[in-house]
Amino acid sequence: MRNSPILLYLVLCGFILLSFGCIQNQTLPFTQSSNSELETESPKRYEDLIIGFAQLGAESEWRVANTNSIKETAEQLGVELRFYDAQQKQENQIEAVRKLIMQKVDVIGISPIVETGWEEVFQEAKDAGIPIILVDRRASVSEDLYVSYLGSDFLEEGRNAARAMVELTNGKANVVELVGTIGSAPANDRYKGFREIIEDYPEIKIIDSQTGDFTLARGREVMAGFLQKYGTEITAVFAHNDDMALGAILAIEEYGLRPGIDIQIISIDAARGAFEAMIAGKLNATIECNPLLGPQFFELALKVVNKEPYPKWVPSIEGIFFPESAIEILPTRKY
Ligand code: GZL
Repeated sequence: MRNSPILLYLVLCGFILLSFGCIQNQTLPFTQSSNSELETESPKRYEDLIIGFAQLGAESEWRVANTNSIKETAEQLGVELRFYDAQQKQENQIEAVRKLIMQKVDVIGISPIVETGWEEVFQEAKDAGIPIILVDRRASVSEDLYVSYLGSDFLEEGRNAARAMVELTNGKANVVELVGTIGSAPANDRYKGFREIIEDYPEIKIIDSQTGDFTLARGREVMAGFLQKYGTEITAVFAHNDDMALGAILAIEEYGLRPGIDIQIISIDAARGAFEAMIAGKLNATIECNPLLGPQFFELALKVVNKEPYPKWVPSIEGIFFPESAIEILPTRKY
């Protein structure tokens, strides 16, 4: 038995199996370690994202274009978008953010209707580990409560409107101002930026200023009130957005004066309606404020989710448009 070939064969097989197992084991721990220790989570793609957006409303041509840009881009990229329209009420926007937190979305985008009143709900999002991206409008909260702001320099838009006013009126005008939504970042900064420039032109006087809440209807009502009060003393209008400017145009015509001629009008947004009004000779300049933020928003959101570097502010690139170029530019406009 001692030297039987069968025994020898069994010992040899056992040795081979044992050494193979070791090799296996040799590679296994390495494989496991390559799976466990060295494996890094693969970056998320757009189609992996669930993104929430708390939109403030649908008050203007600009806002509709902004919403369309966000929805269309999500569709194109295959992002799952959870979208809420707050109908211009802050309490609805706050409720929308809370719903998105409950849904554990990857990122929350929001265009805060006004600058204040966001600390509590933004802190709730932070505590839930959900990053917030401010889109279009800023919120006056500490910078640790949002990861980035994507939007315009509203101060510069106000300065550009004043520069156009100086150029069009040769530095002499009695201006009535149609202010945007009270407390909103664009209204606050356009108001300030406009005054920064005209303070050097003492013959440009702001004889009245009142909110039209960024809507055509309210702009028309407020302008009609200004005309009842000041009549032909008014020589120019500064409207914080095109919708209120278009409302002012209607009020000026109803009063019996010629918008763009008897009363010069300067507004902000550079929406399609403004180009059409400039072509009709009823509007004298519009300052661009780009609403097409969808592509930049989702690009930023993906970077945030994948912990790639991104800036605290992504500014929009914007220009100033006058009637002389309106006809050739209108066909190129996307909003
Ligand atoms: C500006 C945006 C403003 C537009 C208005 O970025 O928030 O709100 O100027 C819109 O037309 O209603």
